[in-house]
Amino acid sequence: MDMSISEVRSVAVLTGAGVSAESGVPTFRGPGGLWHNHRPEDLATPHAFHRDPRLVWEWYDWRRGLIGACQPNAAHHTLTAMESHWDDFVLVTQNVDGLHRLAGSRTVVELHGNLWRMRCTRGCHRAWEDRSVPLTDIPPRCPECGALARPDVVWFGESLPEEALLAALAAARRCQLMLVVGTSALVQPAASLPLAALQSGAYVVEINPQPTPLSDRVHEALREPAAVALPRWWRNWTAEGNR
Ligand code: BV8
Repeated sequence: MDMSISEVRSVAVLTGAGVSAESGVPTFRGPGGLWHNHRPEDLATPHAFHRDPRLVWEWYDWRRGLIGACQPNAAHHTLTAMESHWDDFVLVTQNVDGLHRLAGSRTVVELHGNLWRMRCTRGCHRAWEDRSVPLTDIPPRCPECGALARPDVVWFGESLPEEALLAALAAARRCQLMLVVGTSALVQPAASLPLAALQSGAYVVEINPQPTPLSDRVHEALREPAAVALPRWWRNWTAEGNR
């Protein structure tokens, strides 16, 4: 790394489904991503929900059941440990599984929402946390107005929450170091965040057993599972930092 560790004042991290793979959460494009032969991209859309809200909720109920039984892994925990090392540390995730928060991370930006939250589809715009597994009612309804509830996530074709997107972009542009962990870097606008960091001169490290469209742009690519590579990378970093 041509930048000395002491020069790093702000750090940004972008994670995808791969960071939760070793916790047992199926990735989107990996084995187990399909549900009853439905591709996630086909179910995670306003159109699919409009057409068959029960089917989409059954899919989310299945995922909640799976994820509810999962615990954060060493990669999640390492990111929590890193958080207190810098005043400016932002953890941007595409994951809706809530495992970063469960691991104790506080500066988490959930770009695509969280499947443990629901919101009303009608005017009252209420959003609430619901961790019931399995869901008591399918489809769930708004406790306020009785209207259909939806998962508080971002579906394909929907805009991201502006506040989250602006916070993620700002973090990418001001960081000196960005870690990109467990993402295929195919879904926009999340996949553009590492490019924003590169354009701002940041040192970018990719952790992914497989190459991605980002791989020939980053400074360092660790081709290993996150729960192996990240703790070791962090140990080396802190060892070097204390030298
Ligand atoms: C939008 C929430 C504006 C829901 C999700 C054509 C070109 C460019 C863009 C588009 C286009 N057509 C459409 C678009 C836009 C679209 C998009 O990017 N589509 C892609 C598929 C081309 N984007 C959108 O629709 C976004 N909104 O653009 O709004 C707009 C508005 C109106 C009209 C037009 C535009 C909204 C995107 C968000 C969708 N919601 N999730 C839910 O989860 O239920 S996206 C969802 O899929 C995830 O959140 C995540 O973002 C994505 C999956 O990607 P990854 O997390 O990277 O997972 P994946 O399985 O792909 O890869 C896993 C990786 O981990 C692999 O590389 C693997 O090697 C690695 N791995 C495996 N094991 C490990 C590991 N790594 C480390 N350790 C391991 N152990």
